[in-house]
Amino acid sequence: MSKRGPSLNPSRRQFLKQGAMLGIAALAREAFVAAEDMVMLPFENGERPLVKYPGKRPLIRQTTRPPQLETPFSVFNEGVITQNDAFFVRYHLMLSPPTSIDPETFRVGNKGKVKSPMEFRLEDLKKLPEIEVVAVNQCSGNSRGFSNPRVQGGQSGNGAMGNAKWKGVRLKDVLEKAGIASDAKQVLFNGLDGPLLPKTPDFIKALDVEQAIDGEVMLAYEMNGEDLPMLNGFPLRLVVPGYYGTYWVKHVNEITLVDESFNGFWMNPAYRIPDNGCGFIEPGTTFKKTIPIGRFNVRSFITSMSDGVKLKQGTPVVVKGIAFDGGYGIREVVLSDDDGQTWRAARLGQDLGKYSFRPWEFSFTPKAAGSFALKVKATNRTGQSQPIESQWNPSGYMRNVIETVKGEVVG
Ligand SMILES: Nc1nc2c(c(=O)[nH]1)N[C@H]1C(S)=C(S)[C@@H](COP(=O)(O)O)O[C@H]1N2
Ligand SMILES: [Mo]
Repeated sequence: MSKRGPSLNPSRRQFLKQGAMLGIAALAREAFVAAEDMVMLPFENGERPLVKYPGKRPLIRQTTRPPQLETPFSVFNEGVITQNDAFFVRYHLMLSPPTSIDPETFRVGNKGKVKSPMEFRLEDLKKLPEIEVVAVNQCSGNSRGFSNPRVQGGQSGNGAMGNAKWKGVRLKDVLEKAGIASDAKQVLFNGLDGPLLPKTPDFIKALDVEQAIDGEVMLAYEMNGEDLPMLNGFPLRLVVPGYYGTYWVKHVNEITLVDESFNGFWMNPAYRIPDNGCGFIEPGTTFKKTIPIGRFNVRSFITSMSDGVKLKQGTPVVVKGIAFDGGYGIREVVLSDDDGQTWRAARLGQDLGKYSFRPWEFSFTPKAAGSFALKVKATNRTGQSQPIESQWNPSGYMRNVIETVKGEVVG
């Protein structure tokens, strides 16, 4: 654990707000000097620059202000853990991220409906019992660019997700230090980033107290054995295993217990889905009741080959990939090369826990020359699976259609 952390600016006396403003300028400057290789995401207007940000390898830039960076999909074939320098980045507000945060002066405060409000320095937190979990962080809008009909919002490919080993302390322990008042209903989380204009609502997320004290929700200070990267929430972030990334508040410094259901902009109307059991609707129809987005649905991907791959007729190949869900665990992964008529099981690999990517392998021998299409489908331990036709909602959230890789078999 380095003392200073991955500060972009060595000056210790910097004010955070100022740091944040400089951050934007520094990041923008960095983006200009980098050679801009382009990548093509497989949908209309899918051209994006590959840009190197501090602490990151070149990633697919979705937007500059605020920074939204997507992981090139080939990274997911490098291993079941997504490396810190390849992990995607998502921000909503312009004063983000701070360029320098001094971990020695950083504090996280517990207030509101608690018996005695408290402030913790990082070193105070590190004295609490340490926990670790391997968990996928996935943006609600991962794969939004494939929505048909198209919808507004960041047009992501499939790389707004990643799997890491998080280390930190139970949120429960931190809340119990301050003592949860009996009428506390929700816990709100705010981070060091903020809006540029006073009219823009600050990024504040809420969890019900019950969930906040389930012993799994975590205040994490390490990712894959290192301090959190600055762009992934240094020095402290919330980790909500199995839940969409929107709850994983970065640079979290303010925890407030309230006796109501919080209705701030980022809980309502943002990040909500139709309250109909699945979260999807027929395009063109409307819905009345919404609920906050919650757990991931089931997804699976082939990672060892992509569209356009050429295979040799009669020669077996080992196809590799990943599957994950919202925390029940993957029971089965199956593949089909006949458009879903018949399926054969893949061999599941190392189990790093029910919140992790589950690797799998499948031996495939292409028989006939010509074009081929290989589909992959996962099922979790509660029987939830993936639809053969893509489903839709107006925010482009929760896409989990059965994925297909198309290529050619040559004789
Ligand atoms: N402070 C802060 N935390 C945040 C956000 C943000 O804008 N500000 N965005 C959230 C969203 S929508 C996602 S998907 C995840 C992305 O985490 P990452 O940037 O570490 O990949 O961060 C979440 N935490
Ligand atoms: Mo997100």
